[in-house]
Amino acid sequence: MLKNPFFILFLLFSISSITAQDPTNIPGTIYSEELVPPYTPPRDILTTFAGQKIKTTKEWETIRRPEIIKVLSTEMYGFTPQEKIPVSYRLVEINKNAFNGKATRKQIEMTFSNNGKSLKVQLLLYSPNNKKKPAPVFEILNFCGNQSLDYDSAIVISKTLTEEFEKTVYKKRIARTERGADAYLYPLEEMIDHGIGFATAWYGDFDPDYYDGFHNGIHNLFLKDGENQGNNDWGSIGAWAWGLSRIMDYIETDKDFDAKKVAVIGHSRNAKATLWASAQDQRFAITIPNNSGCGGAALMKRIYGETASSINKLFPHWFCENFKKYNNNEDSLTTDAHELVALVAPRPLYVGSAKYDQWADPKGEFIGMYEAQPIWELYGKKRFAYDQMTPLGFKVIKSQIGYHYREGKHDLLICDWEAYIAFLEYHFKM
Ligand code: GTR
Repeated sequence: MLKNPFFILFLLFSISSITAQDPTNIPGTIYSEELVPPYTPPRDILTTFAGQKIKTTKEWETIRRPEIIKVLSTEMYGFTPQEKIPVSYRLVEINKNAFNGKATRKQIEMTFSNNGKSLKVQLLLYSPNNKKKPAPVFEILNFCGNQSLDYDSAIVISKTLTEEFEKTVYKKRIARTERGADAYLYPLEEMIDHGIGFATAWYGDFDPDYYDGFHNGIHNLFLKDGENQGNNDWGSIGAWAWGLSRIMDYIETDKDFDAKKVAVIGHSRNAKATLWASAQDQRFAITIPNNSGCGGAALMKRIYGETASSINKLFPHWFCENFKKYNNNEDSLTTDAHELVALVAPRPLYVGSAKYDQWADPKGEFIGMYEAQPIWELYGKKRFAYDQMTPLGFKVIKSQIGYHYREGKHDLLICDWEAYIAFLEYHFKM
């Protein structure tokens, strides 16, 4: 298909329209509660698709949880391949003197191979030097490459980033690929001072963020004859979630980190991947979706801000083909955000929302979390202490479900990280 000139023209057209458009200005987008049309309320989380009432954690784990994963796989994210593929880890760099000797920085090149093909992913890790036992860790996929988090010229720049960045993201993000350009958004030294480690990779290493018919990135390694395209083949969010689990596999081999204390965190599209990763992989101890929006914690049936149709139009590669059935037809969705969020239970979850992030529907993110709570209760965990979105800037930290709705725009800011650090300290009893 890639040899077909029309297909290539179509690709170039889709890429340029993605980079040129501000998605939040799509005409007809609903940004006011009064305009939210009546919608079918979320299905009770404790009732199966066939109408059976779930009464025990065993029933949740054996009946309801697996059926939700199946429906989310079929209808939204596509099925994640279950096959374990070979991986090797190469230590590219170790610097025991990071942050004036407070931390050790490691760079690991992960090489995945399958069906005669291979894919390389660059991992960047920091662990506190002053520790008596393996450190808890924040694990995150970054947007602009590992080199954007640290000024040091020793940081490896991913090959795919230099080759593909121009065409894969909004133009404004290109400036952020400079060395250290995003460093101000990641309080790495503060994490180290709190005894917390950090592990990251560029999300595009696992799957480039543009539509190419689900052939590039990690998808390619699972294609035997070069073809795919079942309606429930996994999209990019599935690939990024898969990547998060593979980073966890590495962490399990590294004695500097405590693999039982990994907090998986993500912002925006990577927050959607974070939720989907944690839903499928219960090794993640804490899950933190920051501004996750549509396809994340926000209830899609509200069609407030970004909708299934807008997300599928702008990012036709994020979800599986089946998800396109719900374009302008959200009320017929078989599943919704609360079912995704509930898969994190009973583990600690922190939902972060922002006022000027109406595109992500902060109220919808709250409802997605709120409607999922009965699963935490089933495990004997306390409900979230409030029945409504908490006041702006108020942070709920000492709770199984953490939450804040803050001033400001769509971003993962230092004030968000401060709340997340406190959440880890509380849950990991640090
Ligand atoms: C937006 C997209 C959102 C969100 C965001 C991001 O354009 O519509 O779903 O994921 O990008 O990742 O920053």
